[in-house]
Amino acid sequence: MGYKVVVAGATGNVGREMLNILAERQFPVDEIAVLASRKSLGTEVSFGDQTLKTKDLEQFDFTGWDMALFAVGSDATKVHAPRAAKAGCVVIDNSSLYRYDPDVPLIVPEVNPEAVTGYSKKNIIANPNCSTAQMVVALKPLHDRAKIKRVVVATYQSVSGAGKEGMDELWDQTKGMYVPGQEVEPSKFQKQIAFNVIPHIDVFLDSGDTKEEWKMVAETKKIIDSAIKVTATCVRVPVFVGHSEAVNIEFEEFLDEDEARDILRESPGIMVVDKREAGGYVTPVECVGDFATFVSRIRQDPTVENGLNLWCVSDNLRKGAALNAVQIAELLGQKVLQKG
Ligand code: 11C
Repeated sequence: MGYKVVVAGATGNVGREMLNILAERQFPVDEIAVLASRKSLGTEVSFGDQTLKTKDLEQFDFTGWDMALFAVGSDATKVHAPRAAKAGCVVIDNSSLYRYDPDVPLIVPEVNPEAVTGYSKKNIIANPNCSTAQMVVALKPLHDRAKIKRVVVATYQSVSGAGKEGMDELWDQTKGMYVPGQEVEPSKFQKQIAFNVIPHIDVFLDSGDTKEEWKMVAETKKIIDSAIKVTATCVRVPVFVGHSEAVNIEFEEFLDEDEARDILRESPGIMVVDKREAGGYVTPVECVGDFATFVSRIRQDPTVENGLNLWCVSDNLRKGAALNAVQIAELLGQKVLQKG
């Protein structure tokens, strides 16, 4: 016996990946419903070897459905996630709407699976921001060994984090550079993204940080340990899929780089690729379609006490969004609903 599963936002980048991953991981699905907003209604999506027609999110009755994976914008989430939750369907939400709500667990299954039992307060579980998810997978096992005091991270985030429009803008703008008269002005991004980098993701806050940077701070604290200090600079780069992060970590205790490498090699969800030679590290194009968070360039930082540097890369549509949501669904199934 399996689950009755809903995917809301099934035509978007993340929704399609959710369907792929549910099929790839053979999640025990008895029945599946794929929902979309009115403008994408009737669009067909693939689920394994089936082709499914999307239904209207506005009209859908969630009664009798076990879980709903939501990958729609915050406005639609605000209306329909509580509606689903009230109907008894557990919502696993990819938006930022509920992440900071103390009554909603924010889960990365390799890091804080025990938090799943907190789902029942609102019948909602939140999925973190993509840049946080991959970072906490790498940080947690190191924190367990040597206690992290402070993290300084710079991100190199792919355009797929900004949805299909972001990917189209990079593609069209890049092509347009070579064709006089077909130049493409920035629209989704604030400045030219082709052959450029932009130190601005999400809105600016009064502090001078962007909301993307703030999310990395708040979410790391909620998922791992509120005592960890984090400061982030989030940058958009002309890469289609795969977020990269240069992470500097200060520990309470000394942690040798070789031991850190061994710990990470043994940790769930992580693949260490760390040879000190040309090409002995991972780049985003090599991570596309993969489940793992890849860690490279692990080395001591001699400029601070107990410092370590590393490079961390993952498929932002998978570990950063759809895969993590499906892993939460698996966790919910195994630990709580226990039907599969
Ligand atoms: C980006 N990280 O790369 C964002 C996308 O809070 O779930 C995901 C935003 C979020 O633009």
